[in-house]
Amino acid sequence: MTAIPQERRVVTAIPGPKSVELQARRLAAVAAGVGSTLPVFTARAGGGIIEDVDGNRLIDFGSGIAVTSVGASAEAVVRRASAQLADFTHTCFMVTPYEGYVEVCEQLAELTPGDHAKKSALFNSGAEAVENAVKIARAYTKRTAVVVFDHGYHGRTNLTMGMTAKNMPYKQGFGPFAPEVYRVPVAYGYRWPTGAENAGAEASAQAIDEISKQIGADNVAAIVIEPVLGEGGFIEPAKGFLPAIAQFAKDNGIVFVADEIQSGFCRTGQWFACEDEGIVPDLITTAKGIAGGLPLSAVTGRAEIMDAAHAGGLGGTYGGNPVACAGALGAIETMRELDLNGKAQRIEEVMKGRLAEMRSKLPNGDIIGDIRGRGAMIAIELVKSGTKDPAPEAAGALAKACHAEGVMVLTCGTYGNVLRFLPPLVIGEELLNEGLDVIEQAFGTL
Ligand code: PLZ
Repeated sequence: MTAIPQERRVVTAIPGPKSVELQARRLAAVAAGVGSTLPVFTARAGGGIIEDVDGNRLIDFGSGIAVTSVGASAEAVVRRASAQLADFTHTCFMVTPYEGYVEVCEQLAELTPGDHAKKSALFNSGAEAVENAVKIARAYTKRTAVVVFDHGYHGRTNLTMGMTAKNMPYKQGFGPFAPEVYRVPVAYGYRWPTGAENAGAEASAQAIDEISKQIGADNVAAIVIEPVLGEGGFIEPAKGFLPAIAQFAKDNGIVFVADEIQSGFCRTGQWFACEDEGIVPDLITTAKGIAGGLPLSAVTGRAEIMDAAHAGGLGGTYGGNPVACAGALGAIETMRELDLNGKAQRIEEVMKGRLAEMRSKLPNGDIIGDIRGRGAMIAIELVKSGTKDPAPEAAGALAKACHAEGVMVLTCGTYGNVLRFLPPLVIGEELLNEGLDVIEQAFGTL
């Protein structure tokens, strides 16, 4: 495998002619409901670069939606997964088990917060992990209600669609949704009516009041929250919010589930984002960054909760596939060896510095309403000049201008007005700065 040169290179229009040809085939063969941010077909990817079939090299500020934190062809992931592929591709852990699965669960017990006894179960996708966390919490508490939050995202399966806040594009026309899912407020500092400084205390009080009065705490099996909300707009709940909710869960025998599918595995500069306020969740769901791009997810948590589901009650044909487990062990090894938490912290420092400078020096810099996020999970919320009115068209136009210049960026947010940056944690600092230069120039095209 030859390493991909870590440099941006634009040699055709983006998308180029070969991508355009492939896109025509794709439109004829692939269901219209499956979208793509940018119809540029990938030839190879690694480090901070995605190389397309026309020979363009894009700076990757997306990591395939926060997945390839170690890069898309990390040496240890490729080595371990290739070796496993040659040994055996599958037996089904429920038929004859293998060591890799056990080793991933051991690593999860070591890396996740808290020094209590922990166990894990492995699955394929993030949504599947969330579904199983709910199953386990219901089995343990013998209760049914599930509490989720405004702006939350948990997946596209029936239960997780119901748990996801945003209608378009995730839910529209796909109901009816699973019952016993209740949504309460979250401390969205930037948009909290009485100001960010009050958001933690007020939002947690409101959420607890709604749970107590509208559902009844005794009926709640699980409270599920992303410690940094991802698809909803990279919202860090204002300080004090998560501890208050976690304490309320503890006081009422409710299983507190941290959905760290997007924020986990060094993404925010800590192994898990909930560590920031010292939260020890009862259960934690992981996926995305866990296996360097191979499909794997997990539910990890207190042994007595994890063991509440009866023998044979959890599983699935492919859950904890041996190749994916080998990839995860390679990804975790890379995170430790390269200190990817440290790298993520440095990315935050560079990005927030540059973005703050853009906000103050660019003629239209005041459309950057908020700069937020942690580690390599950073975003800007775009608004109409002089207001807090969401400006989704500005986010879309900026993304488009970046794409044309060979920088992959993504949008998100309930109002579609957030431009988010999720570079692989292994990206070089020069490339990081070049990507930021392109973002800065993109403001000139608005
Ligand atoms: N929980 C916190 O971020 C996936 C979704 C992209 P799956 N986020 C990316 C899209 O448009 O489908 C996600 C997440 C959090 C759960 C999930 C679901 O993970 O692996 O996509 O099922």
